Parts: sequence; C-alpha cells; structure tokens
Amino acid sequence: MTTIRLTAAQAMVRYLAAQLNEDGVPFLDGIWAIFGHGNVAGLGEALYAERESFRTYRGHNEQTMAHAAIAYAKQSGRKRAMAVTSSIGPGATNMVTAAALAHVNRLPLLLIPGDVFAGRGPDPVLQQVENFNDGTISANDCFKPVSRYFDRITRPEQLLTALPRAFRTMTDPTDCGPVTLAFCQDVQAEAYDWPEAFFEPRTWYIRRALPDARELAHAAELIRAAKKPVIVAGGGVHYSGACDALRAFAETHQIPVVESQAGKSALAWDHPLNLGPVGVTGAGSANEICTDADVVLGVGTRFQDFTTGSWNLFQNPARKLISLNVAAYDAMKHGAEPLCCDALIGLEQLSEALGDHCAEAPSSALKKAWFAAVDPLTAAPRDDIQSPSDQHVIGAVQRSSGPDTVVMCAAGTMPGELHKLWKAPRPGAYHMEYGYSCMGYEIAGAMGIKMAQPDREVICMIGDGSYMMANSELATAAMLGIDMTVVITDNRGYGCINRLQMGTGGAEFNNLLDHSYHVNPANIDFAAHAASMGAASVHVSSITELEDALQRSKSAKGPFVIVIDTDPYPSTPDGGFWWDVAVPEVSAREEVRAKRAEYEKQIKARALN
Ligand SMILES: Cc1ncc(C[n+]2csc(CCOP(=O)(O)OP(=O)(O)O)c2C)c(N)n1
Ligand SMILES: [Mg+2]
Repeated sequence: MTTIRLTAAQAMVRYLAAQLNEDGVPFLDGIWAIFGHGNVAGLGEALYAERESFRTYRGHNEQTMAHAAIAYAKQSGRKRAMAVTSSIGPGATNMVTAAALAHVNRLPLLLIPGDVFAGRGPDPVLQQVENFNDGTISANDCFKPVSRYFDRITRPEQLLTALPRAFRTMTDPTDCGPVTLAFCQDVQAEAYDWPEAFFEPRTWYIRRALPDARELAHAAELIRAAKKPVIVAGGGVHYSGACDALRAFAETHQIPVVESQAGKSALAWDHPLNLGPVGVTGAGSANEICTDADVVLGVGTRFQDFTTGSWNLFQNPARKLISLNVAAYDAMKHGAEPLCCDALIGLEQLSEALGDHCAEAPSSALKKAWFAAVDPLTAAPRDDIQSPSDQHVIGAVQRSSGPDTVVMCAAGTMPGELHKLWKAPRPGAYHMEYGYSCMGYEIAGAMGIKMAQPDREVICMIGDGSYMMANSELATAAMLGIDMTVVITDNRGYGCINRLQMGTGGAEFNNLLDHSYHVNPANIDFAAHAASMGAASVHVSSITELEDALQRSKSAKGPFVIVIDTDPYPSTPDGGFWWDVAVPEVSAREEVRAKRAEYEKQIKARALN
C-alpha cells in the first residue's frame, strides 16, 4: 500500500475535494471559513495549499455562513453542499442554530468546528468550556442533538472512518442532514501516513429506495376506494426530482394537489390540479378540499403543524392518511399507512398499480373563487397609498419577476403571505425556509441560492426585524459580486408576532418598536445601512417607485437593496387555517379569556379528528 504523509487537516481537505456527486461534479462547492485558534494553523494552512482545487470563502458570522451553505444545498436539490469551519468556542457555537436549521429541513451541511486539545497539555485553553465532571465534553457537544452525524476527531486516522460516514449521511435521502466533525486543534496539525487510495475521487449516488410490494398494494387499494382523495406535496418531491412524476400522477388519476411551504412550486400555480397552498397559510381552495378529503396522500412531507392546521384540517371522520416518504420516521406519523420509498419511484409505481383509475376532478370554481378573493390584494393600487401592505409589495415583485426568478424568505409576515399569494411558475421558483423559520437566514440564504444557480434572478424578501438580526453577509455578497435583490419591508418591528399577540388576546407589547420600552424612538435608516456595506440601495415611497427600483435592480451589479415602509397590521384575511398557539387559562384580560374559550373549542375539535 502506498502512503502519503500529511497532517490530518491536509488529509481532510484532500478528501473533501475528491468527493463527487452523481453528475460528476464535486459534492462540496467549497468551504466557508472564519479562522481563530482552533482552525487557523491546522485547517487554515491546509486550505491555503489547496485553494485552487477547493475554494475557501470568507464570511462575517459563522451562523450566516452556514445559512448560505444550507440555502446552496436546498436550491441544489441536495445534490451539492458546502462545508463551514470555525474556531473553537464562540465561533463553533455560533453554528449551532444553523445546524438545527439544516437538521429540521433535512439538508446536507458539513460543519467543522475546531475543538480543544485532544492531548489536554495546555488546558484550559482560551474559549474552552470546562465541565467539572466530564473530561470529554467541550462546547461542541452542543451540536450533538442537532447533527445527523457527530464525531470528534481526537486521532488523525479517525478520519478514515469519519469522512466516509460524513458523506454517507449527507447523500443518504433518509438520513440527510448536518454533519459535525469537531476537529481537535492539535490533531489537525498532526501527521499520519495515509493510504493514497483514500484520496481517489469517489462518486456518491443518492439512493432511490423502492417501495415494499405490500405497502404499495395497500396504498393503491386505499386510493382506488377513495371518493375525494388529495395529494399533499412536500419538500421531498423537489429533493427526489419528482415534480414531473407528481404532475403525471395527478393528471392520470385526476387527483388534486396541495402544497406545503417546502413543496410549493412542485406544480405550476396555474395547473388546474394545483389547488394551492395548504394549511395555516393555505388557500381557501386547498383547505376546503383537505377538510373533506377521504384519502390524504402525503408525498415527501413531514406533516408539520403549518401543513396540517395543527392536525385540525383533515376533518372527514372516515379519512385515511397515506404517507409516501423515504424516511420511515415520517411515513409512520399520525397513524399514516406508510409507503416508505423514494417519491419519484413511489409515484411511478403507484400510478402503475392504479392503472387507469380516475378520481373525480375537483371543480374549477374553487380556484376561481380563491383568486377572485386574493388577486385584488396584490393588484397595483390605483393611487399611491401612504403605507402599502406586504401584499402590495408581493404584487409588485410578482409583476417584475419572470420564469427564472427565485423568491426566497424564512420568517416574519412574508412567508405566510408568499405561501398564499406567490404564483410560482416552475419548480425551484420558490425557496422558503419554513422548517426552522429562522430569522437571519434571508440575506445569507439569498447569496447561497445565487451561488447555486447563478443564472437565476434571486429576490430576497425580508422584514426589518430579520434584517436587523443578521445582515452582515450583505458585505460578503458585495465582495463576491453576487447579483441579488433584497426587498426590506420596514413595518417598524416584529409585525407578525404583534398580530399573533393580538390574535391570542394579548396587549400590543414588545413587538413593534413603538410598543417597546424605549428612551428614544428608534429610527433606523436601512438604505444607508445597506449602502455602508457596499450594496446599491434605495428607499422607495410608493408601489410605483418600488416597481421602478425592481426594474433597475435587474441590470445592477452586486446586491441591490430596496427599502419600503409597510403597514404592520394587514394580513391576507382569506384562506388560512387554525394554528395551535396555547392561550393562557387564567388572565386579567377579558380579551385573553375570550380567546381561551375559542381555543378550547379548537382543541376539542382536534380530539374528534
Ligand atoms: C431567530 C428567530 N428568533 C425569533 C423568531 C420568532 N419570530 C418569527 S417572525 C418574528 C418577527 C419578524 O419580524 P420582521 O422580520 O420585521 O417581519 P414582519 O413580521 O414585521 O414583517 C419573530 C420574532 C424566529 N422565527 N427566529
Ligand atoms: Mg417588521
């Protein structure tokens, strides 16, 4: 066996660069890095040496670098990913939130935080968390509950098993999620004689699991017997590349489709069988179909509360749930009949099993009524209004967008409004991080999307609150020459939570800036802030000005930030479904007591489901 003498860090970088995906391109696009003690001397030296074959990107915050990496992976349909490395201690724990985000959303991400000295000679080192009763614990143990695979590299040769496991996890559709390889800093610098074969290029295929014959037959039997079936399309449809298969299945068997946040854009918005978004932020058309459905076929969905109206949506007492999911964990949820397999293969085989069976197509009146109700909300206002709504902003952005546009968002008012109102023309046109709904994903995420798909126009919708939480990768986007449009809706605070507070009977408190304890009124100049980081920016005062700015943004180079003041109170009244947010049983406020009574009715209704 020929060997090569390298440090553990050098070996890791060589290995990372040699892993390919099924299209023959590197699985990892590169690595985001902020150095400190814990990675600068070891991994930093190794990355420098390989800088031509494996790119290192410098960001401004470990969490948001990881957000960029996650968005990259999501937009790549999990076929490509990025790594992120940090120093030990705060740099590392900054990434824990991002690990959780990737974990919830089932997205590949390779985190390489530096770790304390395996040899413990200089202990305690700067930033070392000392545990009094357990010598093996470091700050990086925080990653364990939010990693699909965690390993601490305390000897160089552990990489021979840890690295293949890392790629196995990231490319396994069932287990896909974040991997944390906590890399002890003395080990990074230590040499070992590595088998050269370890660094040969290796291709990682994403396995397509076939259905079990009994599960398939049972699912087909249930669908055949159904009078009012519906398909709930989730993110798994996209990750499996099953959007065409879904359309063919729906058309052949005339079964309506509704879409979760992660599933949206699986079918074009104007396809007659796309009944629209489902659940808490769903369309009236979709929710009406689901309320009555006797068979609900989930495809690649986790059935989270926003999708199921906190499990109050599917009200037909005779309804059966089938969950077609690659993960048995999801396929068994809430008493579902499992169809545990890849979405594309599962839909094809289910279709074959159903033959020419056809359900009764849904009436087109439902969709017509929905658009008749909501289209006026996004229409250009006849006269310029003082304080436009977020719906007006969505309308303007929609009018300026084309088939190559990707609209993206994560938290605040916009996700719900976009789920209801955005008209996604094709798969990938809608990128919503609504598994973890993490404020601060947006700007870094938009950058990651553009890096994944440079030919598409990326529009980031972000509230003032999310912008304030994490905006520093705007400077990175400027530095990397990333063309993207950022629309900041400034409603002076946490508008959606303020409405939720009112909706649960609470007084308006600590959400909008003006309702929060202050000595001086807040006055943030977002356009000036963005400009200071190297972005082109403009504050617009009307929807007409917004439309002009959106046109200008198309030929702009680098990030282009548009700020518009919006009204924090309106949200789309039509559609939607109950969301379980616990209301206090005891309160001095009459409004809370009234909301509690309503709440108890909903809880009872769920018990009957
Ligand atoms: C990291 C994080 N913290 C808190 C929340 C809870 N949260 C969800 S939306 C929101 C307010 C968002 O405010 P903004 O971005 O201004 O959007 P708006 O609703 O005002 O349009 C908060 C606090 C969250 N989702 N993520
Ligand atoms: Mg806001």
